[in-house]
Amino acid sequence: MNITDMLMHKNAKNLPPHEIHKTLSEAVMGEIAVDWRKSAVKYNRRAFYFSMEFLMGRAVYNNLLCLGLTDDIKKAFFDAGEDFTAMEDIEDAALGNGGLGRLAACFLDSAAAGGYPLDGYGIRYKYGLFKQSFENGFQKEAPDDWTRHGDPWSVRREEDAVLLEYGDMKVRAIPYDMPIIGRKNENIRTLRLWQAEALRENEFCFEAFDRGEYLRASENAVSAENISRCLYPNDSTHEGLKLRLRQEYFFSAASVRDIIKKHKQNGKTMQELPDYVSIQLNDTHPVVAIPELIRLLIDDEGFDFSEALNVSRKVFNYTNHTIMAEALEKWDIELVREILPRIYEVCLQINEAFIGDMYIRGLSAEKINSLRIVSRESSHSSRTLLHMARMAIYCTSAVNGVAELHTEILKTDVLNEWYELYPEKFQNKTNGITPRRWIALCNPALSGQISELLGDGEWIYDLDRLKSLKKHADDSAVISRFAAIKRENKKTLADYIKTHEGILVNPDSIFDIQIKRLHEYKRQLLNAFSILYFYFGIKEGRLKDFYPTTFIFGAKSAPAYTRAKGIIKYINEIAALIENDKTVREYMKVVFVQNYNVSYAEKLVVAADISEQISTAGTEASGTGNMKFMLNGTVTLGTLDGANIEIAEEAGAENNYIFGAVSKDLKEIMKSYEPRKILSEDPLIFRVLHTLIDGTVSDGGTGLFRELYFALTDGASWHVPDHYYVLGDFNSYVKAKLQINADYRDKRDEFYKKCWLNMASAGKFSSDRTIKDYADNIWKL
Ligand code: 26Q
Repeated sequence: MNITDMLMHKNAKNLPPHEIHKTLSEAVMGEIAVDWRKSAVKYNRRAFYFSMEFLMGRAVYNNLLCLGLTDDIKKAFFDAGEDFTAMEDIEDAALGNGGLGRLAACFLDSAAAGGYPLDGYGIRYKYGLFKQSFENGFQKEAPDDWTRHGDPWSVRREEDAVLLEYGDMKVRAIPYDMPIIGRKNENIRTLRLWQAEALRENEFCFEAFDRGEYLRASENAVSAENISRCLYPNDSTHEGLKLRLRQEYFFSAASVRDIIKKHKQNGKTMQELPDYVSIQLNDTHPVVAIPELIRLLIDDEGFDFSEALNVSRKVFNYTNHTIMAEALEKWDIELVREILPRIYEVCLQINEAFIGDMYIRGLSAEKINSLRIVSRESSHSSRTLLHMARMAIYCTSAVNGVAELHTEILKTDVLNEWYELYPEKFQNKTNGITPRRWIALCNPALSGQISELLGDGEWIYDLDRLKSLKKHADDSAVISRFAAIKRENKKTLADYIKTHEGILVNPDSIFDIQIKRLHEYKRQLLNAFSILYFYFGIKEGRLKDFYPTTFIFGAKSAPAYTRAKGIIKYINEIAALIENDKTVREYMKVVFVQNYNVSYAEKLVVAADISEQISTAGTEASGTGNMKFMLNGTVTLGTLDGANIEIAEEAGAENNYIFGAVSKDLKEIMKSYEPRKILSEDPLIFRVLHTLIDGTVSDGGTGLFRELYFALTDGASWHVPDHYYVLGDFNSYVKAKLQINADYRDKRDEFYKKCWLNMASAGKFSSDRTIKDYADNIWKL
């Protein structure tokens, strides 16, 4: 291709990275244009992934990789005297919070690679997830203006703009399309992201301007554009805010209309919609698409309500990603009535239809009341709530969890009553990750070794082929090369950390890494406590021969999640405490990297010796970071939670480090759990926990640490002390961690063998497998 010429022509040397990036991506967009256009019309039956979040990361290197252009372009850069790695300055598209958004991105990649007609619909936020820095150990947020230097991977499609009406305003939804290139094939999928803009006639009010009310003159435009201004940085608590509901309706309604428009352009009737279209709802965030479709069928197409409901049920499917009660979306019905008056009416009709069905089944009035889709908040509340998950289950064909344990918990616990009503709807779809980004791109050296052993690079599209690498686990030449690659990746990460955090880390120490959103249930605090335990042990001579370890954290906290922010500060204080201690610091180091994101993850998952997956059993729906580490040859230090269970099953529990209470026991355990008893009986745990209140570390007078302490001992807002069983699992966690430390120190070959076997067992966790399962058993593509 002529990108070489272009780089030469532009005299690239004088251009900043984003200009080179622009030139390069425009050239690539030109190359793929024909295939992309063809892909849009090629298929009959199609599926759509509706998601509030797509955590895409950086597009450029991935697109070159999938098109097989990396080597050519690298050479072109080299010939032009230009630095290929300079594009690492290009911003991630961080239009998501964490697991749920990254899963959506992996799914699109797998669909494109596997030749499936799946496209994504979402929101083109002006500001993605905030940028994080630490000031004095506290998290500080800054806006993420990710398109500041342009967005060359998107195409604005003015011709497909949609007009949307709220009870109190009208807005235009303008689509921007991003190509999704999974491999060098003809199947280029599309991620269509909607941007909110004012109607042209509302852009500016000259009457107000003439009155001298200059701000008011553009007020309407501002409130329209606010809808897609910013990603909500929460990933667990539902707050019921008006703007969030507007966002949910904004992209759901625009997408439904877009699908109907294309369907009609193909000359099909609305009765036939379920024959051609399947829509996957990524959690309840886009569930308002259901009443919107029903509304359109009734108001514009002359359907009666029950016909419309039937069409909806065949079109939509719902994925649940969380079991935590505070994340479940329940909207105040008065808010729905105010901003979406017609949707409100449809929701009431759905509720009535459901109640009618339940009476036909012979359920008691009391039971029906407890299940209503629209129901009173409680007997002593005047609020009435719209339960989005209930609506989702009632109005779809398939409901799925994201790992075996998670689906089991949905069926037997969280959604048990609904499972009993509709057992045929429930399925499991264990999550996956795309091997393109999560090994081929981020770990070229290991990918090269694998390709040599397997004869070619086709395993990237057929990850089960890794299985046949198990036979090399005892081949010392293979394992030492594998170890050398990991050592090199650790060195590269160490250099990066030096540049970006100003911290020196030793690549010959054990890299023990926990990277994920900051949450109490993910138990970064358990990790922190274990570090203090080792610190005191080394300092006081109890712990001998501790193999030097670098404990690395990466995590963003929701800006309003005070306790999570306290945990960040605490870990940063522990880092400083150790760094200031000459006797201990040669044995351990703590690094909390700033602004953990997809691009940082790519550098971290390839350089880990230990993957920390330590959520309280039964709380992490699946986890997908666990899979990224495994695929890159890392042992898991984990609880039997989410997909960890399946990881241990695939790789063998003996090749991982499993600890802690199991999910089925915890309900019983928590009934009589008294963390203060543990404190009184175990002086070492006492010592560690008391650092929160004894002045060992300081929270700068904020009271954050004291609050953490009382949450564990007496129970603060949860009314249950240590709700996530941190102290209960502490000893078995420390034991497992010391076991790894000793294994690494004394049985290095065995340790690397475990790592290798994890990589060779990771085939199941390709999102190619997950997508095939959705395509075969839900979308029926
Ligand atoms: C809801 C209402 C209002 C504002 C925000 C939200 C919100 C936003 C994001 C609620 C939840 C999320 C994200 C949840 C999430 O990322 N869940 C993770 O999904 C992964 C993919 O299935 C799993 O692997 C993780 O276990 C799960 O925590």
